[in-house]
Amino acid sequence: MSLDEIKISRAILDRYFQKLSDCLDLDVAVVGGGPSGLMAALKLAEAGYKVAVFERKLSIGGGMWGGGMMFNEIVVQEEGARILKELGVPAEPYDDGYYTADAVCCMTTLTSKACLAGVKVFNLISVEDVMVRENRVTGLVINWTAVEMASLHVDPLAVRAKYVVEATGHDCEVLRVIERKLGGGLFTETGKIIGEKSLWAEMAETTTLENTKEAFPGVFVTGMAANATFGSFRMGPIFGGMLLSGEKVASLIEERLKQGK
Ligand code: 48H
Ligand code: FE2
Repeated sequence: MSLDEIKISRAILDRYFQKLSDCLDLDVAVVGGGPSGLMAALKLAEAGYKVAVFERKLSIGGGMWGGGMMFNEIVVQEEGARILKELGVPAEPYDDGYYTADAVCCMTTLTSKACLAGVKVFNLISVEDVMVRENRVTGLVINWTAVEMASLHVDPLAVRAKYVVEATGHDCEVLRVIERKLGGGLFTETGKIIGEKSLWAEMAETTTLENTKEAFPGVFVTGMAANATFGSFRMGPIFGGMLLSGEKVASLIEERLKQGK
């Protein structure tokens, strides 16, 4: 068989557009491929739902790749170690209740598990807006990151989803666009994004889970975005809360989907 460059090109185009077209109508659309978003996507795909992750960057993984200050190890507590164990990532006991894990091993394993469970990951795509019907988010508005970076005036495409997971990290971009366009209406005290507070690892890890919930009809917030939305602390390079938050958001959405809501 001789290699035909055109066939190679056609294979890529055919398969990609098949994949994207199949994901235009989803059970759950996850925005952001960091630890919390990928964990949520993995759990929902394992439960049999149709899930896609949209990630702005070339590589997924968000802030986990770099560990703390580019030292690529992460720290988790007991419950986080439980998740790592389930994923098959070695978590080494460090001291009373502290465990460490290789950040790259963690992220590659999580990514691989998610893909093998059926999650479709679309990197290089940014979510620039949402669709809203009767005060409920019903989908995403997506565009190439390259379009965003070059500030080109190119109109986007749309993806329908029964639920959206806001997993964009510190900037909570999905909820920010809702806040801006609807002038509020979020399930926070003020109806707006409260904003992230300074570093307090213990408080932040606890509140991440409390703040993992629906933040606007149809949009569940997870990970760092949950604390930023509801006005809690940052935690530094401890990642158990991110994984646990992803797990929790998946189970909250699963409950809703089971009720057919
Ligand atoms: C598509 C987007 C968009 C968009 C952003 O930042 P992340 O790693 O988020 P989490 O919440 O899973 O994890 C947070 C963690 O990494 C962290 O920063 C911690 C624990 N910080 C503590 C501290 O004290 O600083 O991932 C978010 C992902 C990134 O990959 C972005 O590129 C992506 O979302 N993203 N993708 N469309 N509009 N906005
Ligand atoms: Fe961070």
